[in-house]
Amino acid sequence: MHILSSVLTLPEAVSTPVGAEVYRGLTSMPKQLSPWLFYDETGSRLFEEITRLPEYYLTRTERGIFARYADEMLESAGHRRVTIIELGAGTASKTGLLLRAAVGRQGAVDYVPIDVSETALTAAQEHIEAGIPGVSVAPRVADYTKGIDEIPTAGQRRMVLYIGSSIGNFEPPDAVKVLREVRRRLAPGDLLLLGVDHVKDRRILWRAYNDAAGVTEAFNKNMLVRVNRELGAGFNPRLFQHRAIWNAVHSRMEIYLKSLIGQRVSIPALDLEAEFAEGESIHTENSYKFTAESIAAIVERAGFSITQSWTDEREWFGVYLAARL
Ligand code: AVI
Repeated sequence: MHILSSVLTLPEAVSTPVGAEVYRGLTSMPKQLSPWLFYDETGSRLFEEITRLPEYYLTRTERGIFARYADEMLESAGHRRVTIIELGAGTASKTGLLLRAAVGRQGAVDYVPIDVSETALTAAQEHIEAGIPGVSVAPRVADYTKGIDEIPTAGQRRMVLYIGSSIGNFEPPDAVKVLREVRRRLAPGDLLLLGVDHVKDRRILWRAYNDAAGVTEAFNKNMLVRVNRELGAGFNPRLFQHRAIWNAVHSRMEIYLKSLIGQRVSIPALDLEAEFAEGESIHTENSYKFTAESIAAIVERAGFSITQSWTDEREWFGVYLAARL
């Protein structure tokens, strides 16, 4: 009876996506908040800024791989025409290289970018339609895997792009689940083009997540700013320190917000007081780094088979083409 009455009196905000996540994360031990909370408007802008940082080699390196091998990637897709679908497309800044190659090969191409941000998709559509004649853009505002449903392909082969090492922000079992969801919506022979960050010298990894200009720090702390704005919380971001460390056992960068002092933060919309001991952290993100073997294991467990892969000269990043079995 007591439990029932306390469930019934939980504040309304607990049942919103942000409220539920913050309630779950800050009442867990250790404390954690999911990385999707990074991406409000400011967070998305800060992430775009991160992709241009000198230390953040990922985006630049992947773009270089597309610049060099886009034709080959499409050639490997075989003789049938492809419809290109991009998961979490954002502003689709790297995809143009592949779309140009597709237009060159098959004359015209249908491109379906899927993202939760309508603003990003509108920007993507505008710059692609203006810059690459022959591409028909049909954006979908959706959570990625769900957006694949009912995409008419008129007998064309689907090539699903999942690039930018986004798969690396999932725990490996969840990464398999996401790819299985993608697979469920595809036909045998459809393709997945997956871009992932490789394991490398820990100093290079460390710098990519601890940039000198402090943009990654601002990106991480913006999560607290968002919780303040959306739930009326009283976080002082200056009383938290950005920490990004390499975990060699799990092959991942781990990102935290560490409390510099013992403090109590109230989150009125959730009727919650979060207590922090000095030095206690909120875990905000994992960014997994892969080898050719570790990514093949994930892709295969999801029911795909890797047919070809491309990398840069330093082998820092990999693009893997896989066929749906
Ligand atoms: C979006 N994702 C692939 C980025 C990464 O590198 O894991 C997010 C990020 N976090 C800190 N910097 C960039």
